[in-house]
Amino acid sequence: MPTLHGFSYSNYYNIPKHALLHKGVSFTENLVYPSAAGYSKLSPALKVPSLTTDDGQHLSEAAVLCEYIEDAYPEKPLLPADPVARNKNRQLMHMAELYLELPNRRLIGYSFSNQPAPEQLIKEVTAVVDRGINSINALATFDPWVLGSEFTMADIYLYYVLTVAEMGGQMTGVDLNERIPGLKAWRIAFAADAVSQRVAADTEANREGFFGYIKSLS
Ligand SMILES: N[C@@H](CCC(=O)N[C@@H](CS)C(=O)NCC(=O)O)C(=O)O
Repeated sequence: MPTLHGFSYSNYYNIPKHALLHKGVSFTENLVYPSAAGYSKLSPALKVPSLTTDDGQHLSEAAVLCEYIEDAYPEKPLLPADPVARNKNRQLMHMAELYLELPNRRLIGYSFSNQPAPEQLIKEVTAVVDRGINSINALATFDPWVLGSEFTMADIYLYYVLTVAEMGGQMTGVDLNERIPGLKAWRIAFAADAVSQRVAADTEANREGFFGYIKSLS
């Protein structure tokens, strides 16, 4: 049985977790924070999530774990079979990470400490996020899922990216629901799914533990 390492408050952790739960794969969760002794063996970059396979291989990086999960557990596919559709799926995931997740992540420290972010930083973040919004608008159909009739990895990836993108939006004033037509209704549908609710409950249960961990770092 594979083991998923990390903590539930991490939006990145929740991406492979949602994929595993969606596919009905049995797995163990190992609650661990990146500063834990020996964690570099699981993730050389000291990032959550990481995964240990059935035969003891350690893998990391959320998008790459998604690929592994799809390859190792092809039942209930989360990527289309057609190469172009498959590529568009990965394209959306990649763009969501580069242009929505990563710029907004630069604001996390300010958000957690309730401090205003410097104006220059807000400007830089907003410029990249504009690209992200244009990218999602160019690719997504939300009909009903992000890339059409099938629920795919891109749905999972974008949904959890929105956690950080929305946190950043509160600081930059960028309203993703307003700027991305169809996003709001899609998100409501996603959140109503039993797997989403399980992941959300686990995230909430880890809130105190996570903020305790953050405090222990300072
Ligand atoms: N590129 C990594 C990023 C994951 C990431 O940033 N995880 C956060 C938790 S949400 C983390 O481990 N942060 C610890 C750190 O940056 O020291 C991935 O795709 O898995």
